[in-house]
Amino acid sequence: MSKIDRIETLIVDLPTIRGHVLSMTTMMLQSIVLVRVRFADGSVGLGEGTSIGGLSYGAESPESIQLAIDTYIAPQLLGRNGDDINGAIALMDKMVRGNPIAHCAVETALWDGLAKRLDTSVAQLFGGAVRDEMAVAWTLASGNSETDIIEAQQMIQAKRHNIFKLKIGKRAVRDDIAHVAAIKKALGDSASIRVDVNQAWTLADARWGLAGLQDIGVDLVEQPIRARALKGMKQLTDTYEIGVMADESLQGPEDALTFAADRSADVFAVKIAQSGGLKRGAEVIAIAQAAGIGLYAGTMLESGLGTAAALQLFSTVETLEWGTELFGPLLFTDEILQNPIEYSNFRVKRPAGLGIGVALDEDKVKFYARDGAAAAQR
Ligand code: MUC
Ligand code: MG
Repeated sequence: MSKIDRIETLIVDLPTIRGHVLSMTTMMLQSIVLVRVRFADGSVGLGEGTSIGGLSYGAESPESIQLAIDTYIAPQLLGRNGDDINGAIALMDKMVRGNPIAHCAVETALWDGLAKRLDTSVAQLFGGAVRDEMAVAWTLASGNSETDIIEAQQMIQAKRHNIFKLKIGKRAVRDDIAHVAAIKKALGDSASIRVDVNQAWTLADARWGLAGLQDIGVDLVEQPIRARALKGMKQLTDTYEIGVMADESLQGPEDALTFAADRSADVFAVKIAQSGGLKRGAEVIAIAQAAGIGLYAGTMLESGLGTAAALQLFSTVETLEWGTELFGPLLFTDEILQNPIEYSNFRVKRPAGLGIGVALDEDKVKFYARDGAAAAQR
């Protein structure tokens, strides 16, 4: 047993390598909330809570994640037995409704601390890794077809990625289809092409869109319509051959159960942050597996820290039919880990160390902290 002594949070703003154009916003910067849980025996657990584009992707912002942890979660957990993660999860669920990303950040730090104290990995705490490398997609989202094609060709050449997710939904459906067709034509069969609409289409748009995407030979369409449009998602899943993947619709096991019961998606994009932590993520995964729904490891474009946590969990999943998009750290101009996540041969490796397997580069963290030198230079 080791008591939880302190819970510290810090917002770090990392510049992206290029504008990342999504249907709802263009990201030039990613803001991540770092969590450090300090235990009485001197052990420390790390966690990350990250969303996308302020409040344009979902209901939590970096600032709200930090506030939920500092003001509402930390006071509940201080002084408790750090080994009792199930107890901490139950208490967070009771005392802090919603806020899955804040829950995830703290829970990750608890798993990291516990695994380190037990001299093992977080994957081991989830039953052990069945694989140490996973296929990893890249997102093409420069906003320009030609730039995207060059970027994809470079990725294939470098053997970094041959699965591409195209961000669409900002332009008219017809224009988006032309954009996807140009990329598919240029890459041919050397790559798997998928698209993410981030909820931008109406059901009528989606009918045109899915028919067009299917004709082009796109493998998967992610969250074509609003997150809560369960019936529409089911209709699209039932009507078209192209795989329909739920992302924003899945805010934890209860949504997963609703979607599985109605078979309103073919594939679940499982995100540890959106699920409310690794444990709830594992429950979403279990529901998908029981229902015969395909699995894909999604990202909130976390830094290496949150990415490592996700890799620990997804390395334990029996079948990951659609691979992962755990490329977050590659989207940023700089690295905040001492030991960056490794990408090679179209795959990403689960970090091998104790806990989630990573350590922070404290100078970089200080530099990119919201009140740090990088912000002063902007
Ligand atoms: C999303 O909606 O899936 C994941 C990859 C990416 O480029 O954006 C995210 C968010
Ligand atoms: Mg998505």
